[in-house]
Amino acid sequence: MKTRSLKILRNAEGYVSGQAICEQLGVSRTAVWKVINQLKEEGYEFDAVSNKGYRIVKYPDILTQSEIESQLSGGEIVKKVVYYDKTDSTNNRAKQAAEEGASSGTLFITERQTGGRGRRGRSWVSPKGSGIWMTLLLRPDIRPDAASMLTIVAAMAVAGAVSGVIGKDTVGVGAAGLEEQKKCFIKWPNDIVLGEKKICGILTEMSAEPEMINYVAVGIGINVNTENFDEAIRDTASSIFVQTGVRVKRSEIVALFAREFTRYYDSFISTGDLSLLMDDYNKMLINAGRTVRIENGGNVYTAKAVGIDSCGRLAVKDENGAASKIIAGEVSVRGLYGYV
Ligand code: BTX
Repeated sequence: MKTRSLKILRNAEGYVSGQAICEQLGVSRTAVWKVINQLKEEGYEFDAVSNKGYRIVKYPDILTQSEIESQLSGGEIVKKVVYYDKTDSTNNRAKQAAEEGASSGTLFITERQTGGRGRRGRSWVSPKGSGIWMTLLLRPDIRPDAASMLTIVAAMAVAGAVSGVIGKDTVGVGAAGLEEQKKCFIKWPNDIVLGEKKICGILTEMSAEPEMINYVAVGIGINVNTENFDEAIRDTASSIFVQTGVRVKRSEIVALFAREFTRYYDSFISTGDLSLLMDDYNKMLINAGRTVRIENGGNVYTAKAVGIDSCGRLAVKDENGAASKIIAGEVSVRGLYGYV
């Protein structure tokens, strides 16, 4: 009921009377009054005028179930939000819930992670109050070997959501008239980059049988309003705020991500690969046309990145013009002189 009340208030043009909320939701005046008080405690500020009703004048920067769900239209892949003040890792929460039968489209989100994880045992710094640490649980009807493409789909959705909140048409090379640092790119396969620094990482984990996926947990960490970074990541990490000076409500990014993800996911599922998405992805790809350093175990070489194919592999050309394709997860790709 809190979510539905918040949705009515959020979408209203002006004031909404308590009576109107009662009637729309079929609840008592006391119930509405209680919800308004709960919302006030969470940091929402109201203008209340007798004979007119309530109007929200200030929204808190919080990631609660009702704050996010009240911004969803119902048509998104994200159907339900599960919020924690603090947890070890939202990927762990999603995986545990999946084992217990949680449905596809559940989004696990927290204000702070105490054991945030990156790929290959690395850790992910996830402090309170400034970032988005979330995991989307999916049960797609695709072959297990196609699941890694969901990382690509998620990266596109994050890039779309971030550029959507910092200004229109800011994704990738098509973004004319904007300063370089305001453009949002993807570093293959799964880092989102603003001003050549990493503002987001994605960790996709899966449980599968040989021919069938049980579930996929797509974990996403976005530095939104972070101002200070640990010594260890200061050179490569940044946030939307640091790069653009824009302070964004984190829930708006989550809601926009849900919309963007749905669009890209539907395309992906319709073909089972990235054939409908690769052109858009390649426009967002910061590595495109750049020389990259590829580390494959002990084998280190440089090559020019071309773009991804319909399976998400990165096509590269070495110094002699010989083409090859590299698979995410097996190699690390960096710029010649730094992170990109
Ligand atoms: P990755 O392996 O690509 O990146 C991990 C590396 O990134 C770390 O070794 C460190 O150098 C750097 N790093 C750590 N924290 C940050 C940060 N906050 N910003 C920028 N760089 C950082 C990327 O792995 C996958 C990250 C997924 C994180 C999400 S958060 C929600 C979900 N739960 C969870 O435990 N992980 C995912």
